[in-house]
Amino acid sequence: MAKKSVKTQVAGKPSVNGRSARDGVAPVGHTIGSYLIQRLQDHGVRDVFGIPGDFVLTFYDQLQKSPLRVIGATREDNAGYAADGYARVNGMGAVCVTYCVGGLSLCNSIAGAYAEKSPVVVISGAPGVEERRNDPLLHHKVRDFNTQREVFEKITVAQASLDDPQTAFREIDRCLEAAVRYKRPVYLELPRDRVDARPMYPYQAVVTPQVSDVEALKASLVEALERLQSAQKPVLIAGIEVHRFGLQKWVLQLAEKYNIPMCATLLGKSVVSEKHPLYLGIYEGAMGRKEVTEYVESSDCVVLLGAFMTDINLGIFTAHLEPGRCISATSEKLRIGHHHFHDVLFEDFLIGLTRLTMKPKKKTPLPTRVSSPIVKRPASELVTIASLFEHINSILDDEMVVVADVGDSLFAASDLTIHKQTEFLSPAYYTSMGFAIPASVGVQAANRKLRPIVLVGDGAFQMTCMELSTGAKHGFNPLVIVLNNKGYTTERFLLEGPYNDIPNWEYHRLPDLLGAGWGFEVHTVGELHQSVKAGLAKTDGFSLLNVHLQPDDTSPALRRLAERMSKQV
Ligand SMILES: Cc1ncc(C[n+]2csc(CCOP(=O)(O)OP(=O)(O)O)c2C)c(N)n1
Ligand SMILES: [Mg+2]
Repeated sequence: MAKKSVKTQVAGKPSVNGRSARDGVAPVGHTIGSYLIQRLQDHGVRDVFGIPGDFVLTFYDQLQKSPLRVIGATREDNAGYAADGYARVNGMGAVCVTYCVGGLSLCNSIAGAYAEKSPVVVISGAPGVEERRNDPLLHHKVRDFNTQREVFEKITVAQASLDDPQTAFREIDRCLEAAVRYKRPVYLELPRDRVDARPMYPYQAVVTPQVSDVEALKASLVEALERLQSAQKPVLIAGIEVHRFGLQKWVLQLAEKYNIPMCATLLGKSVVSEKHPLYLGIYEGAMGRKEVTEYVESSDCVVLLGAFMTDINLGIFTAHLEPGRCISATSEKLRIGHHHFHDVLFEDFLIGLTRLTMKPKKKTPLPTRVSSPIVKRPASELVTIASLFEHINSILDDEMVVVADVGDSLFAASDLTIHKQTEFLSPAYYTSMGFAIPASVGVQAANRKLRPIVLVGDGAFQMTCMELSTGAKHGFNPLVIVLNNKGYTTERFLLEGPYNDIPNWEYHRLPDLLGAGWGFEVHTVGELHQSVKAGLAKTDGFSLLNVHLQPDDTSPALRRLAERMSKQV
């Protein structure tokens, strides 16, 4: 973790996501509520997801009157997923709920945002400070008035109760800074009688930017240069933090300037364009493509950038990366071989690497990339995972973002070619089912021009599909593909049992219930092609394809993963 020390000026260093939210000053006259709204906007937040309740109504009223758009959800956990999807596209997201009944429902989605480094600001209303005297049994209270905040201490990187106008303003800044710095959720609890409270003295934000230790940064770059210079076959592995910190262009510069091939992790899929000539594919140990695994594992200098080595990223620990041959930089630590460097910011190190004086590497033969074969299939053939993903691959364009849920939606999607950066979203580490539909609402709220292609299993769909209603209300137009394999196919491969069967809903009829969108039932390849075409042509609402698949039909990636995991069940 970087300490505050002598400022390291890295010329041309970007303000993350093009914003400079660090220099906030509270104009005299702000209340706690209005200051929070102001600071959210300073950090680039334009929308807040959530559901109101009496403990947060005063603040909701302020929100409604502010430039922020309030997007109501059907459930709080979905509002959390939406804010998470929003944060992944926008740089920061926010969710606002009522006390305990709302807040505690958010736990799972915020835990996922924590695990996968997505900066979501959780705002919860709370009983007024004056109402708490004599510990009354107010509705929504669980154990004592601190219970919810204590729960959130475990799943957010900073927390504050905004109960004292003398500290609340500073606390708001501290927590928002922490969200920016660590790319993790933060928790702000606002008692309802403090929303309109003002400080006794005008508050001036004091922001201390994090900077690298100059000497440590220099020493790390000298050592990295030595390793890179002597390496015959270096390779980069770009992870999710490259996206979170908005550093994609520096990874590309690094690769292009020194002619170093690059891979991504599954969680970081699409952080670099998958069409780039130096892009090899996803590195995920034995779970990934053999040629990519061999290339990376025979490299004499693997540079891991913002990559978290989770079990799924590492192909359930089948990766063979010897630390002595790796340079690994994240926002949390920097390790070069067996040397650890402290107080070096991830972005300073990465940008520093692009400024080294080093000759480009000689071209080495790169593994050929698999381009999906164009297979001509008869229109009457039943759709399979293979033909479904072949077709999805053929329709992807630059304005689309693939949002993949857990299950084969994720594993089969790992082989899709994503054209641009960051256009693939998935809970690939925390793997909580039900992420995709609400997250796609967040994606389009953040950027209406992106068109989500939502890949979701029938099981995951049954968990959170009602959030389509929220998207419909705002005129969002995702193309939702339900992989209807009549149950929990991923789990079937681990252990078969009746608990893996789920009811076969008529998913394509959901538009009738919601009074919005278009539904298509798909059995054959011909129907698939027609429905995708028709669905994409409907631009003013969602389209939903109920794609019938056999319960035992899976992608090769899922089969490999399930085989591996079933040994541990
Ligand atoms: C919230 C949640 N509950 C349970 C699980 C365990 N789980 C992992 S995959 C899976 C089945 C997913 O089924 P479906 O969405 O239909 O996708 P499929 O495996 O059929 O492709 C389950 C239950 C989970 N990951 N997340
Ligand atoms: Mg299923």
